[in-house]
Amino acid sequence: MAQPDLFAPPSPARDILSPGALLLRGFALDAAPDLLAGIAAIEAQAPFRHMVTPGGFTMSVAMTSCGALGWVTDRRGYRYAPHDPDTGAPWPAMPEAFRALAERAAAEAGFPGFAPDTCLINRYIPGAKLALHQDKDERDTGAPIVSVSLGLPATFQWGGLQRGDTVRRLALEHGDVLAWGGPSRLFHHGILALKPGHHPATGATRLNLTFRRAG
Ligand code: MD3
Ligand code: FE
Repeated sequence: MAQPDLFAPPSPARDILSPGALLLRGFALDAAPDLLAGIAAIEAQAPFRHMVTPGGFTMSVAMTSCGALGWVTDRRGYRYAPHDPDTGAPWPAMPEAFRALAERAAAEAGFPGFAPDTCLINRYIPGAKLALHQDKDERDTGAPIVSVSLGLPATFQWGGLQRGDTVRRLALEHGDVLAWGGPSRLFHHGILALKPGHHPATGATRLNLTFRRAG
């Protein structure tokens, strides 16, 4: 557009949340149909499942993965595995559209050459949530994490390195992308219980893609 849009929404298109953490509003909107088609193909091979934490709780978020590795949890602990424990098969390959989007988003955040070897796909229905946690099962925490939100909006919580650090809240919407690297890579974060609703792209669910270099 030739003129600045005076009626644009107030939320900025890009926002530095903390050093190394970048929010890119709507960055995945163009890719969303390809991403959703990719998820449909992946879940046909590696269905969403509710895994059990080491403490014995069944997660409210349903998960699957693609790429060389997939994130799994059971009574033995959290880890990355090259095979889907439910089928014994390798995880589905990471679609090129997934990889390319993650690489572009990481580059925008100052992390060129991001080469994720896993994409965790989280599916939320109303009431599903992810308690405040750190992502620290990856071998090299020097690589960033890129996350893509699709479908119903959610309230994202993020704090700092310490569990007791002040927690901030942020609404994440369809097409929003976050990149976390550098000093923010090990920040605590979570998702509050999803509110009921309907989204034209995903129906009554929220989907989140999380790209990581795990191996
Ligand atoms: C901040 N997923 O799968 S993505 C997860 O929306 C996870 O499903 C959430 O946290 C979701 O582990 C949040 C945003 C995110 C991802 C990784 C981070 C934020 C992060 C790593 C460090 C700091
Ligand atoms: Fe996480």
